Order: sequence, then C-alpha cells, then structure tokens
Amino acid sequence: MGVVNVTPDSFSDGGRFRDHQAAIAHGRSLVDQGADWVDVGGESTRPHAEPVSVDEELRRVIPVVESLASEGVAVSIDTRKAPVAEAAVAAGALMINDVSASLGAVAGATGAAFVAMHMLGDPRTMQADPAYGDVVAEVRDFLVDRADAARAAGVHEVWIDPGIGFGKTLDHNLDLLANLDVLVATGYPVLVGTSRKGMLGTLAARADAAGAVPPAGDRLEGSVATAVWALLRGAAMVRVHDVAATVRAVEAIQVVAAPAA
Ligand code: HH2
Repeated sequence: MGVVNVTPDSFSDGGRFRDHQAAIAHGRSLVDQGADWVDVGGESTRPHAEPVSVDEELRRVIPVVESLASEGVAVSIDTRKAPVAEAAVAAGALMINDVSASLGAVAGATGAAFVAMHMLGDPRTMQADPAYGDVVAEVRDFLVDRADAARAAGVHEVWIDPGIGFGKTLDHNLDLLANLDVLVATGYPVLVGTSRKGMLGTLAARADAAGAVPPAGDRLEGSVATAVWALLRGAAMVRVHDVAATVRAVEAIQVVAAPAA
C-alpha cells in the first residue's frame, strides 16, 4: 500500500502533494512502482496534529480519489470521519482505512473493505505517556472486537493494524512488531505501517556515532527493513511511502525465504 498525503503537515511528506495534480501523479507513480493499493489521506494523524474540518478534508481528497479510481487504481481512503469515508467510496474508493477503528458500520453500509487500526487516545494527546498492562494482548483484543463488529455490520473484507506510533512508546512498538504472529493468529489479514516513523529515527540515532536523529525523509533503511520483517512475520500488507525500494527488498527476500525447488 503506497501513501499519498494530500496535506500541508504530514510528518513524512507534508506539503509535497497538497496540489491535486501532484497527488494524482504521485498515486499513479506508486502504482507503477508496484503498489497494489494507494492510500489517500487529507488529515495528518502525526502526534500533536490539529484536526481538519470535514469540508477541508473533502476538498483535499475527493478529486484525488475520483481521478485515481477512474483510472482503475485500487484506492483506500485514510480517514476517521464518516462523511469523508462515504464521499470517498461514492467517488470510487474501495477501502476505508480508519485509524480510529470506528467506521465499520460505514464500511458495511457502503460495501467498502475496512482497516481497523489501533490508536490509544487521539493524535493530539496519544504520545503523552502511553501505558499498557500487556500491549500485545490489549491491541489484539481491541482489534478483534472492532473487526468482529465490522464483520457483523456486513463488511466483506476486514483488516487489522497495530497502529505503530499511535499512542505507543518505542518499547511498545518493538513489542508489537516482535509479536505480530499474535495478530496474525486472529485470522484477520494484518496491515503494518512503520514507514518513516519516529521509532525509526530513534533507532537510527542509537546507531549513529553522534546520536543524530535523521529526519522523516531520511529513514529509508529502517522503513524497508521493518516492512520486510513485518511481511516475513505474516503481515499481508505494509503501508509505505517508498514503494519501489520496498518492492525490490521484498522480491529479494522472498527468494531467500522460499528458494526455488
Ligand atoms: N500511519 C499513518 C497514517 N495512517 N493507517 C494505517 N492503517 N496504519 C498506519 O500505520 C498509519 C495509517 C501515519 O503516517 P503518514 O500518513 O505518513 O503521516 P500523517 O498522519 O502525518 O499524514
């Protein structure tokens, strides 16, 4: 799944695809690089991000969804808002990617597939001392509850996502990545997004002699490594900004993981 953020402020690529034509061209390019899905978002959910109005989010995403979908691209809409999800599906989106895991009924009513992601709190407050008893079990139980509810609401395809970086410390993120098999064992297909996230900056700083944290646009190695890790541990899809590099890495490692007889 390749990411297109039609926002001024996304942590990873904010401002680059604000313009509709730039966003559409980027979506096409991600498909050319090997993306099966293009995830279009109009509201940053980075830590401390301010919410965006429904009207503004619609203005940002709908022309992009409409154009890519009309070209046959499988578009998912990355939103927490029911009116945005409904309008995006009407414009051709086939999946609702919901970081609040609350739009299962909207997916059921519109016939879209659904991603339920785990987040503790909301983006404005989620990184203020997040705490869990057992992060893996709590995230799993939450996701299974939301996924079961979505299925009961008639959703034909339900994905679960641990929400790396959404109300989690570095140790929480690492625990979830180390134990992806627990999510895979639920039977729901698992989506994982580590691409360019803060935890990769922290890990890169640990490996740097000067302790420098690379900016979000300079976290390719960690992004690709953790995407490959997630897929080898049973995730069915990864959400990434750098599609070409990820596809190349996955193709290389598939040969190692399953050598030709
Ligand atoms: N991460 C981000 C946004 N949406 N959706 C899913 N399912 N899983 C994720 O891990 C996930 C997501 C954050 O990344 P990005 O879109 O690059 O940044 P921003 O929220 O600042 O736009």
